Amino acid sequence: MNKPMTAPINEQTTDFNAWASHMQSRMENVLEANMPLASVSPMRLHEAMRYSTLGSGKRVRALLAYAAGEFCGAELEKVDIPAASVEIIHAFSLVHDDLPCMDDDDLRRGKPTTHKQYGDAMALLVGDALQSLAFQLISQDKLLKSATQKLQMLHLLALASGSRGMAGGQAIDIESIGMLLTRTELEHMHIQKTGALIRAAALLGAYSADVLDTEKVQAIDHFSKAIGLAFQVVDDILDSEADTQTLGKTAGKDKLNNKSTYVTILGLSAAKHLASELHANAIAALSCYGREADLLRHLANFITQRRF
Ligand code: GRG
Repeated sequence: MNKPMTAPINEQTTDFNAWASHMQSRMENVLEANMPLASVSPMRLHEAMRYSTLGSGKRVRALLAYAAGEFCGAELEKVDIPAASVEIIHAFSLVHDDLPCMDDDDLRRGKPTTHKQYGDAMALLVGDALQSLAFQLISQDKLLKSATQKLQMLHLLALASGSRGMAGGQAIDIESIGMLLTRTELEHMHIQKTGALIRAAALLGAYSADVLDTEKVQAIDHFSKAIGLAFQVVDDILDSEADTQTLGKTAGKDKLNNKSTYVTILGLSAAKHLASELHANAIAALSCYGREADLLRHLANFITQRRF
């Protein structure tokens, strides 16, 4: 699949792009197969759940789970449901994040946000139902043989999305509107709001292996913390630099909503430098490993060099 690091850079990138595109399609199929049918009652809720989850999104969290799973020796099939569960929680967070009582946005993944398409009440229910579905899928996954393995995954996902994770980060975000946060406060918010789920995605991939190599799990932990924060710094940069059509969501939204970002606090050039520094930290976390960590290295590049 991936060529050794000695292969020409262009060839490695082509291989990674082919891998990423293959895994994105795979994730689409896994999500499609596990999402309730729109023909089953309650039909409108199911249709809205599918609308919010299927057909688009970069699937960065799933890619992280697959790459970490491969690094730790997990069979690909065993990563499918844990990776899908993170994508479903992520989709849930986007639906709620776009609601008028949160960021109040009209556009997501290049189409009208869920509440614009289905109304606020239905969007609220879509989020609730997606959250339950994510936990249900792991709990009933027949490929994960040990109950301990499932419990560890459920625990990780619950922590990452709860009040000390994504929901907590969002609470800090909402309460900080109009305030100029310090860099430390901003980092604390993003470790919870964005970083926790990205870390969970990578660790879920690692936990899909039948036998855990604790040193590799620790490397994944360090890698994912650094790349999770880098992801958010790049998100802030893109929000200030890219256009709405490229992003598939409203550009310049942070400024419009009067939010502190890495760009407003550090300036554009220092924010870009920070993204490179965090990328380097992520790569350094894998320094003990050779070819087996190449997918993770390429993913780190993908995350920091993305244009949307
Ligand atoms: C989910 C428990 C829970 C609570 C909801 C609304 C909310 C609390 C949290 C918001 C979390 C949030 C939306 C963080 C922003 C993360 C972020 C930068 C999202 C964009 O991710 P991409 O670029 O999106 O991976 P795609 O569309 O490619 O999947």
